Amino acid sequence: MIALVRPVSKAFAHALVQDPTGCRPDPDRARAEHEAYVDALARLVDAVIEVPADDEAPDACFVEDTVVVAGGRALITRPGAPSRRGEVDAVAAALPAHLEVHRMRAPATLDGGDVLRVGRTLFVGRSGRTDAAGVEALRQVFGPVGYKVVEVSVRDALHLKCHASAVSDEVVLLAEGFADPALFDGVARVLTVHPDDAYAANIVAVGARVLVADGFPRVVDLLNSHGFDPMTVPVGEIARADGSLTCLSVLVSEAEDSRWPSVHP
Ligand code: CIR
Repeated sequence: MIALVRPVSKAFAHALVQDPTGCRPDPDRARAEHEAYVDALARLVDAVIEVPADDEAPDACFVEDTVVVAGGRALITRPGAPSRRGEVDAVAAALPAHLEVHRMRAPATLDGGDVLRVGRTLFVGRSGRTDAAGVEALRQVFGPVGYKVVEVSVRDALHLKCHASAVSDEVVLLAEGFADPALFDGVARVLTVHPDDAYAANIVAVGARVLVADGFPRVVDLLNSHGFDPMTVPVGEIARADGSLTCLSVLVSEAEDSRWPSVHP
């Protein structure tokens, strides 16, 4: 398994935020958190590949939104926020060579944060960022390689994965009240997170190891009690820009590609 990441932009203070009345996120604090995240992630994967920084793109570190990878294919997205559309080319250029790369065409929009892969199912949020044409593009690319695409309406959150994520191919973490757990019937067992801990329903997992946002001991206990091995990382400043753990990386299996030196050999 390899992970793609991208450094925090010098322009991070201008990242998109849902609550424009809040304080601006601080690039230096976010950079320190990002570095700790990359260090922790390096313990989960075989190699971490860094996409070159883009100091003109405030949201560039949220690399998850720019590409969806599954079944040996990559779909370069057309992000829902116009200000983020320039982020995709550098990510496309950094993808491992074994992937078959597809590009989403206008006017479709989709953010990777809306795509939750659980085994051979892609749950996709219809959110403020992802439209019907984006969902259809996802189906066109991943349907032929064996993925079922299931649309989920997302209200009260930026993305589907804000409050739901996959711990494994059989287990999903879901914030209580965010979506109907029955969605996952026949696909995965649902571990329910207390609504006060909804932010921490977004985790990054590889094998038994799980990265969890710092400050949510109930979620750590829940994961421990189901046999997982959680490790906490501080992401308070990242969260101020509406980011969470999955947003900061793209996981790609089949790590045999060796064109790229890892930042964590
Ligand atoms: C944005 O609004 O696009 C960024 N400030 C946050 C993106 C977070 N991405 C994600 O949850 N996948």
